[in-house]
Amino acid sequence: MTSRPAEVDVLVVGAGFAGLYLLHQLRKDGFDVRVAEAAPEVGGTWYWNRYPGARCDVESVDYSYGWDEHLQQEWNWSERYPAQGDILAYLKHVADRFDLRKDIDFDTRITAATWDADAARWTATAENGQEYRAQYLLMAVGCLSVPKEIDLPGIERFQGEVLRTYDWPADVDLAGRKVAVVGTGSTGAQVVPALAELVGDLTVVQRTPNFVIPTRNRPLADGELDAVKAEYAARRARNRAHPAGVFRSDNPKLAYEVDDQERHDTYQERWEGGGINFLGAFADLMVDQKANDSVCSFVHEKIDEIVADPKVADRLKPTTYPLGAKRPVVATDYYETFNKPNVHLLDVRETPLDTFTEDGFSLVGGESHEFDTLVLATGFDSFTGALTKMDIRGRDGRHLGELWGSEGPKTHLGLSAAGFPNMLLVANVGSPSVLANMVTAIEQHVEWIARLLGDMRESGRRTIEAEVAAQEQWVETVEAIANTTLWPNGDSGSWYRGANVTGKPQLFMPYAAGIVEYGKALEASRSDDYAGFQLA
Ligand code: N01
Repeated sequence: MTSRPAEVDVLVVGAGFAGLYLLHQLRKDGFDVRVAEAAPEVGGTWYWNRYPGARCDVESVDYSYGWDEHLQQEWNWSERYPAQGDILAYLKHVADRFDLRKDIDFDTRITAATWDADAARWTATAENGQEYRAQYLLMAVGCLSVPKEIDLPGIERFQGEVLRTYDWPADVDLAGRKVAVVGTGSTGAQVVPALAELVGDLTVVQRTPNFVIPTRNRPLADGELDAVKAEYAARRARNRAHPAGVFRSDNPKLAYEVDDQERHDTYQERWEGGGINFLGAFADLMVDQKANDSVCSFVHEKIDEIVADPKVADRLKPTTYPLGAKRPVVATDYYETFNKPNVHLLDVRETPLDTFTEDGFSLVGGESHEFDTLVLATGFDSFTGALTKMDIRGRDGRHLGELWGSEGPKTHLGLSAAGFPNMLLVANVGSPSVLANMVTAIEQHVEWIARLLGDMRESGRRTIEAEVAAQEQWVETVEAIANTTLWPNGDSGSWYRGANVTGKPQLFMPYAAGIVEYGKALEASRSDDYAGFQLA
């Protein structure tokens, strides 16, 4: 590593979808950009999460960049939904095709950053000793990149192998093993069916059941990709015009505007079609409890149809929160997997875990379970985890981790936090991010940030920072929008509001009105000389 700090205009942290596009765009705009990436490869979340069964639940042709016509014409997706390896291959291709690697420092995990007010620059330090001095610090760190701390009683006693889904080893032979999986979120619901095929015996440890919608993945049919490519620009425009950042054929009808038969048929048709489209079955599913109850009953009915043992079926039915309040899960053969003789469901809400032992765990009441491999799919310290983990010190020594740890993550427009000049967040807390197709949300942010940096350069201004009043107002707006929906309802323990991490201040973190309304707020600020931000 160099002994002198690298002096750049822009330091980007992270080389996933956001970091790669930032690098490409800002370099094209004439900025001197460097990306620091903790991994030895590009890809971000798609580099780390390589557990068996990992796949995206946004369709391949939409979960990809729309900013280069040649790129979207030349890349060939093979399946309706992309597997982790396909997305990683795509991002590696992007890095090579646009010659991005020469400006990325791999194996370089940024651990600290300090604002130097006199020089109006950040100094950032990496674990490997590399230092950077940059005017702008762009945090392209992902919303789900730091795993939640393990909070399982007595886990340190367990002597078997512990595998974590977020950094799955490249080669691990699971044939014949006795495995327990903890976690039944999106990750758990993907890894469980895949593991059931690989291991000898599988125990699924469930605390809160999820609504699991079938993916219906399949190879793309002959001519299907060509048809998409023939009208790709229009498709991307349609995606950008939809609040979810991906076009969904949403039914404009309300659930109880139609009779019982039509309601059931609508759910059935969307269940058969698979994927997140299921949520577009009626317009009021996320705002009306009765409507939501009807879709919950439909999924319960499906669980009863699929799962042979009625007791297991009952345990798999979520009853304590509306469908959608926790991130809906899309997976293949999840419920079917519980009909396999080598798969067992353990409900630790019914009978809590007492403690882990050397070779398994025991439950309250004394029942013990033995296994040689433990798989943790226990989720993430969402949104803020990657940021608060770093030692970030802004103006007058303000410490981001301490500030957000006490009052929660406050930003204006999800872009900037008061007291942290020139540090901008990309598709994270306070913006649509995870409630939209992440790639579309990232593109929206990158393009706005690129214009901002261009405007700053042109007007000779050196710093931008959220105004406190605007930030308070934005946090209230984000919360108020969430409160018009069913998202905050029920006992969802959702990572959307930080409820899955003990002691984390709870705020609804993503902006729930979608990317179109959000885009209007971005444009309104820009056209009013960046209202809500202090520029100097
Ligand atoms: O994490 P999660 P995830 N004892 O937090 C359980 C995206 N993603 O990695 O609900 C027992 O959702 C916890 O139980 P509970 C997607 O946005 C997308 O699965 O807290 N159980 C829960 O079941 C997703 O939402 C894709 O009661 C414990 C699970 O662990 C997000 O990533 C694929 C426990 C954690 O679920 C996160 O999903 C994968 C404990 N001590 C991920 N601690 C696709 O695109 C935690 N749990 C398809």
